[in-house]
Amino acid sequence: MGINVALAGNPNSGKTTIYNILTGSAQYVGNWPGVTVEKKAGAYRKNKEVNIVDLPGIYSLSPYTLEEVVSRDFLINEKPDVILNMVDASNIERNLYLTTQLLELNIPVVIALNMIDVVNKRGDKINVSEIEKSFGCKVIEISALKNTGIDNLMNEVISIGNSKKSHQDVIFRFSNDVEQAISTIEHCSSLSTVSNKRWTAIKLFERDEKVVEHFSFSGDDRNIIEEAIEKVEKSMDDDSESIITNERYSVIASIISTAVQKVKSDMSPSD
Ligand code: BGO
Repeated sequence: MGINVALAGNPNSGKTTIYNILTGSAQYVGNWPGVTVEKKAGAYRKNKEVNIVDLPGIYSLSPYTLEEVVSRDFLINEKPDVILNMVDASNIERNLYLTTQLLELNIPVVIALNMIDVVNKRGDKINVSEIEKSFGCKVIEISALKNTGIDNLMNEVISIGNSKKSHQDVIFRFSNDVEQAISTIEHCSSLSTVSNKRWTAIKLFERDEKVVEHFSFSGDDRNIIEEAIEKVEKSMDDDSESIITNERYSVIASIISTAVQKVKSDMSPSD
C-alpha cells in the first residue's frame, strides 16, 4: 500500500533541500503530464513504503499559474495521504497564506516549520502549540539546512499516513457574512455529492474559473450562489476573490499575534 506524501510550499521554503535529504539519490525526475513543469518523486530513504512527490513551489492554490494548477490538480485528483507543508518560519505570515488553503483540501496536513535556525538566531519565538491549536494540525520545527527535526517530522507524517485518517478538519473561520455565504453554497444541492464541500464552496465564492467550468449546477443553484456572493461583495465593497484573500490574512494575523514574538519588527531597516 505505502504512504503517499505530497511536499507543498512556497518557492524558497526549503523544499528542494528537504526533498534531497528525504530521498537521497533515489529520485525520479521528469515533467508533469502535458506541461514543462518539473516533477520529482522518490521513496523516503529511511522507509521505502513512503513515496514523496515534490509539488511545484507555489504561493497560492488559485488557477493563475501552471504551477498552481499542477499542484491543485494533483492534490484533488490523486488525494495523497498526507500533505507535508514546508513553511519558511522566518517569513511565516506570507507562507501561512498557502497553508490556509492546503488545510481546506480535506487531506491531513503536517506543517514543517523550516528555517527554525534563522528564527532562533534572530531571537524570535514561535509558540508551536498555538499554531497547532489554531489550525488543528501537527506543527514540527525543523532546519532542512542543518538537518535537525527531520526524523521527528517524518515520524509524524508516517504516523498520520498509517492511521489512514482521510480528512482534515478546518477549524479556523472567516467573518460571519463570508461564512454565511459559504454555508449557503455548501448546502446547495449541486454540492450534495462533493466530498470537499468547504473547498468547493470557497472556490465557487471566489468565482474560480476552473472550478466553475467543471461544475454542473442543478436547478436554481447558479442564481442562489451568485446572489450569496453579490450580497457579501456589496456589504464589504470588494470583489469576492479579494474578500477571501483578506479573510485569510486576517486569520493569519490573529494567529501570529498570539503565536509569534519578534525581537525586531519586519519593518526594521537593519533586518
Ligand atoms: C540557498 N535554514 C536555513 N538557514 N536555510 C535554509 C533552510 C534552513 O532550514 N532550508 C533551506 N535553506 P530550497 P525551494 C542559498 O540556496 O531548498 C536555504 O525553492 C544560496 N544558494 O539552502 O532551494 C537553502 O526548493 C546562496 O539557500 O527551496 C537555499 O523551496 C546564499 O534556503 C534556500 C544563501 O531553499 C532555499 C542561500 C546559492
